[in-house]
Amino acid sequence: MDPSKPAKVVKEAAETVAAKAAELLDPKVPGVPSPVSPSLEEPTGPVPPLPPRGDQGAPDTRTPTGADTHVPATAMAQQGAYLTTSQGARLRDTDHSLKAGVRGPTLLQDHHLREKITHFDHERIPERVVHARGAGAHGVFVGYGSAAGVCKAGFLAEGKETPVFVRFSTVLGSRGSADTVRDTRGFATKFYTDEGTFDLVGNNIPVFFIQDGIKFPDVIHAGKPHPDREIPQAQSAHDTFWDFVSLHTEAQHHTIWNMSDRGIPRSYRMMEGFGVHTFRLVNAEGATSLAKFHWKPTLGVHSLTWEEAQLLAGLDPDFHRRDLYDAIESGAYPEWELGLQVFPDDPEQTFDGIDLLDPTKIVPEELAPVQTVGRLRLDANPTNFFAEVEQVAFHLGHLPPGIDVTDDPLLQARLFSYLDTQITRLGGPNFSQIPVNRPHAPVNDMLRDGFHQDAVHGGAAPYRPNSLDAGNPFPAGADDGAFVDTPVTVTQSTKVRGNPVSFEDHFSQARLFWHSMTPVEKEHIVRAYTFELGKCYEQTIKERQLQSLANIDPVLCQEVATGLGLPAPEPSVPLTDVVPSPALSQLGGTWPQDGRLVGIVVDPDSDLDGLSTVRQAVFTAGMVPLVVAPRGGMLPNGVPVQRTFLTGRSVELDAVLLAGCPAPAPDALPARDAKAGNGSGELLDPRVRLLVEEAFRHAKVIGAWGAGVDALTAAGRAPGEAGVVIGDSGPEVLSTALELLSRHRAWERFPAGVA
Ligand code: HDE
Repeated sequence: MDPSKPAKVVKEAAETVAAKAAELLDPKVPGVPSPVSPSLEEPTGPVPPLPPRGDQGAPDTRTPTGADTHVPATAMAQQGAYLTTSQGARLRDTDHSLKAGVRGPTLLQDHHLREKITHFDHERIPERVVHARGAGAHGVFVGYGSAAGVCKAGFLAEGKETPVFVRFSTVLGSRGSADTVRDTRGFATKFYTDEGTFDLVGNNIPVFFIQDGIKFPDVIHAGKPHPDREIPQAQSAHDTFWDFVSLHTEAQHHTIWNMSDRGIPRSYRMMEGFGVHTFRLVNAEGATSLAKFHWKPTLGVHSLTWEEAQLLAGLDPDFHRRDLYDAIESGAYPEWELGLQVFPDDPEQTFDGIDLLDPTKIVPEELAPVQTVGRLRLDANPTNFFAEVEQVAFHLGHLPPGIDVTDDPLLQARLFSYLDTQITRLGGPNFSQIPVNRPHAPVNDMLRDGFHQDAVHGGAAPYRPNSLDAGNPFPAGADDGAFVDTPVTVTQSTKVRGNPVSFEDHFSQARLFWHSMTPVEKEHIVRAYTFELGKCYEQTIKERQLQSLANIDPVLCQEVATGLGLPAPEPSVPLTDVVPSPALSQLGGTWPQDGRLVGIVVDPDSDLDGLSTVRQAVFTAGMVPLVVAPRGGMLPNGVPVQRTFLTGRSVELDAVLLAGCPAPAPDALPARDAKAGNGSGELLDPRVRLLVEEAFRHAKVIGAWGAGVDALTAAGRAPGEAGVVIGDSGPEVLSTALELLSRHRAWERFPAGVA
């Protein structure tokens, strides 16, 4: 072994630390692929595997039975300095197969070739049958202690910190589908509590399409692409979806949420989460309550516009996962408060006339306020997507003492499905031994053997009762922290395939939702229905859905019918009076701007004074500046360019600042960049003009100073328009822009015809 190697490694590590320290002084735009800057030449000497990047976390190093191994997470990654086989034998060559002569056939003897190809052939596992597309991150949950009166679960105790892993997802699309499609989003959280893992497997919409789990295959078969041509991917704008929801009208409440801006979130960080079902909580005295779980994002609930969502699906299909990872990398850690709506556990299981066992119903927050019980912060990206995000397995039956289920028939079916699905997806019954799924509580089960068994179980008697293992393991009593199923009384009844009468109301809460929207949100809903039904082939399906819309609200129905060129039917059910719930609207508040993307358009050939100050100020405000210039590389003042007029597009930005008025660049030609249109001969590069036009159309904040004001005017905008701000200097414009950005959009710019 070359004795100089260790010294070389130490030197390189020191250089990495120094580079990191320099980065702290000059914050970088997130997206760094590796902890070290690559050399131009191919590296020649062996070095140990690089450490993870600063933003990355990994599952705790636990044994399959939950014990802390106290080894660093990197011990689960590659070890040593040399390439090896899977058995650790060093390899000399991985580029050429072993052949009988350089032009001869490959030899069966080539065990390295066979190991490499065989493993590669089996790298994929089945994608999730639903929620296949997703992204995840590590974090920590801190309890407030405020839940103590209703729930004894230890992770809710005041100040208690519990590691978590969260996976966000879309429902319908395949694993490689676009992030910004109109769909429900999954919001699944694994709490590694000391008392056993708790999985809260929720969505960003508080109700579901169906009331009984037996209908799940039906709704998913309808929502997935048509079985013959397998189109369309990851969307509901097609005949089978609308065929099902217009016939199975209990889906109408969830569907109107999907058609609202909730169906196209701006970011995972800006979504609410809901447990959907009513759960049963148990306190230390054994008293029970019914409760619904809510996640409230610190950044508020915000959405894309439909045009942004569509453009992004092509321009950046990874928009939501990139946003999550970049925010964490840049230190803008996403946060949510966990909240509870609590109801008395009476035999009726209703609240204010609302059936708590019906997962198509909400309880408006104005009737039962959401009480916050803890805070979640996501602070580390995965180190390896497959190991962590793809292999994480959630299950509603992962419950700690203090949280129990109810008889909601959707919840009951889920208790079966989540365990069952992992057997195929993760290749056997031992998926809880995969690192990201390993509990942090001691595991002492009598489950044995099976594919991928990682535990080395001791003892002779994995059965009870036994005397050979001294009777171990012993069941615990409630005082020893056992999970005790709540002894709920089941009233004498008859076996039946049916629903309670209360489940028959399919429209009143969809109507409640519609009437809780502001005019601009109603406009978006009208457009979404008109778009989706407009994409259906069959007129009868459109007509049938119009009947459901008439039963929700005649104005909604009329507007959509007009767009479809069809008559609006009369309601076929009595329209109930509803009291709007303002909590359902996204508008009206102000929120932190952490992790927002601010584009700064510059003209490198003119005055760049103040650019560094503005860029730094954007970083200081917890946001990310993206410098947009005619060409890549470095500006004359040393500031790096992140987007060119060719690569940049307004949809990835939350605000646009114009720091110059760049003349059309040499590549501003339709042949080089279709975005350039016929803009030659203008004062302003036509791509910048488009950037401003789109930003304005999407009601984004636009700021300008100096020559940037000329660019603003050349793009057809004027100071004084809503959300358009000019000033004498960059910092001055930025501070006003920040205030405007805290409202998410300049909502006044969206005209609204539906009151
Ligand atoms: Fe799921 N669901 N679901 N679901 N679900 C799955 O489990 C299922 C339902 C939700 O990031 C699957 O491991 C049935 C409601 C999320 O890994 C599967 C029924 C809600 C995720 C499954 C429902 C959800 C899933 C697919 C009706 C919101 C992604 C892979 C009875 C409260 C979790 C997997 C992740 C995943 C079945 C209804 C949310 C097949 C049968 C209601 C967020 O088991």
